Amino acid sequence: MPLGMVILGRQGSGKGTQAVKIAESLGVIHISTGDMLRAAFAEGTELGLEAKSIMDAGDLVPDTVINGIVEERLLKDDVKQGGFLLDGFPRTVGQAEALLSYAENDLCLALNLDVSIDEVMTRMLARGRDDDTAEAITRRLELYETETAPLLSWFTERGILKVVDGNGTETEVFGRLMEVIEEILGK
Ligand code: B4P
Repeated sequence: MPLGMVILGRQGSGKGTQAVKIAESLGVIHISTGDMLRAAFAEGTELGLEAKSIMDAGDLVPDTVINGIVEERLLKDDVKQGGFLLDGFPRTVGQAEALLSYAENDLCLALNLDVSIDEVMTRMLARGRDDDTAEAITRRLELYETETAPLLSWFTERGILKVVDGNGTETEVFGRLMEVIEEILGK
């Protein structure tokens, strides 16, 4: 059965950074909703142009839009064969429910990268992406608390949440994540 995992965490916690390394190490397909939205903007599609203003304001793209994009991606052959690591999805309970409706059998692990608000602020301001303005960051962190943090108990109830300390160097955090993954996979 293909392996299905999600990585959660505050914006700027390093989900994207670590997801690339994990996917490479395990040979699963890395699916970043943030990257998909930024690619859609770079291509000038209607979706991309709409998403850009939402992202710049620090808001969340509506569930109906993002759920459709993810479902379509999960149906591709590479994912069906290789498994997936979702990065930045789900971000709301509505997204998590949609995910279970199309990938329940494959989903075996939800990793939460735990980094303090002060640390993510520092990292995002240093990163300097278009949507890393002080106002947008504040809005994203507020939305994380109201929309995304409830997912932690949601995944705990399903017995698949593992919390990993996201402080320290990229290599240290990667080591901690792989230790948890290998334990779950029984390696
Ligand atoms: P994302 O692209 O998912 O970006 P992010 O959450 O801001 O960053 P991430 O946690 O991946 O951190 P990174 O590795 O870059 O989302 C962007 C926007 O897209 C959202 O705000 C939203 O509008 C929209 N969106 C995406 N998915 C959505 C969904 N499902 N529903 C609705 N809307 C959605 O790391 C951050 C920085 O820290 C980097 O500069 C990195 O180099 C640095 N860093 C990483 N690890 C470090 C370490 N250990 N030490 C020091 N620095 C580190």
